[in-house]
Amino acid sequence: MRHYVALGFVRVLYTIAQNYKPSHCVMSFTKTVSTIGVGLTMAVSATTAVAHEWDTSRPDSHAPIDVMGDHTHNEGEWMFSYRAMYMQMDGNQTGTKKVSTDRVLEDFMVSPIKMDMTMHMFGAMYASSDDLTWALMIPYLDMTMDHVTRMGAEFRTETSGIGDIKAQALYKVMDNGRDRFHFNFGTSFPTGSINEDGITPMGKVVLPYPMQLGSGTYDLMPGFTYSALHDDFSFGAQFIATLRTGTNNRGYRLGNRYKAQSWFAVPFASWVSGSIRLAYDYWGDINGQDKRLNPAVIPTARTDLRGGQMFSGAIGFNFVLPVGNRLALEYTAPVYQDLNGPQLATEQGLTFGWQLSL
Ligand SMILES: [Cu+2]
Repeated sequence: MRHYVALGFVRVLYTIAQNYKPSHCVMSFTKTVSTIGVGLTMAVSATTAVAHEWDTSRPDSHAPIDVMGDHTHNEGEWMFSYRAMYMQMDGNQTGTKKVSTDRVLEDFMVSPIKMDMTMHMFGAMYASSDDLTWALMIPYLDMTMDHVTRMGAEFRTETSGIGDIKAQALYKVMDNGRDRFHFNFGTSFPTGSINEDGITPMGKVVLPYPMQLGSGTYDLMPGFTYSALHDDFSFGAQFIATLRTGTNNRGYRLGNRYKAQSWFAVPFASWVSGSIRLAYDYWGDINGQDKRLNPAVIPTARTDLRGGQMFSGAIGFNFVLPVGNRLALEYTAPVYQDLNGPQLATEQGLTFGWQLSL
C-alpha cells in the first residue's frame, strides 16, 4: 500500500512539473490547481483501491497445508503449528513403468515392497518486522520399510527420531493487499541421524539411504513464494531448491531437490476454503557412497538408483476456527513419476495441520 501512496504523490509532482509555467497568468494557475486536484484524486483513489490489507482472516490466506513457508506475518506476530504428514510408497518402478518384485529379485538379493512414512512437524514463526518473518521447523520421523528376499522371506525395518531441523527467513518484497511476494532463505541442519540400523536376515546392519533420518549435510534452501488473494478466489506459486553442501561424515551427499508448485483456492464460507495444487519435484542421485552399505544386495543401497522426478496433484481444505486457530487437510497423489529405478514409487500422501496465531 505504501508503494501506491508514494506512486500517487509522484504522479502529483509529475503533473505539477509538467504543467508549471513561469508566467503567472490566471489560466495557467487554474490549470495547475485543477491538475493538482486530478493528481490528488488519482493518488487517493489509488490508495483506497488497495486500502484493504492482506486479509489474514480468510481461510485461503494460507496456502494448502503441504506448502511450507508460504506466508509471512505482521510485525510481532507469533504462529505455532503442528503437521502430521503420512506418505505411502508402494511397489517398484523404473522410469515410468512398474517393475514386479520378481524382476527386482533377478538383480538383487532383497527387494523393497513398500514404505510408510509419518512425519510430525512442529513449527514456529515470528515476524521481527512486516517484511521479515522467521520460521523454525522440527520434524520427527517414523518410517517402516517392508522387504522380501530372493528366498521369499519377508521382513520389516523401522527407524524413528528427529529429522533435519530447518530454519527459514522469509523476506517480503511486495505486498499490496492483493499480491504478495517473498523470498525464502532456508537452511537445513544435519540434526537427523545417518547411522540408523535395523535387524535384517543379514543380521543387524546399517540401513540404506531412504531409511536414514537426515542428510548429514548442511543444506541451503533458497526459493520464492508468490500469492494472490482476490475476492472470490486465491492462488499462489512457490519454488524451493534444496542444495546440499559438502559431504557428510559417512562420505556421501544426497542429491539436490527442486520443487515447483502452484495452487488455486476458493473460499466456500468465511471459515472454510477448498484448494487444488499441482507440484513438480525433482531429486538427484547420491554423490559418494556410505561404505557400510552393499549396493549389490538391495536397490535402496545403490547411489545411482535414488533420483527421479514427479508431478503430483493435491486437493485440500483450510478451516478457520475461533481465536487464531486453523485446521487444514490435504491429500496428494502422483500423476506422473519418472524414477531412476528400481525405486519405490510414491502412492499417496495425507497431511493434517493445526496452526495457532498469537
Ligand atoms: Cu505462519
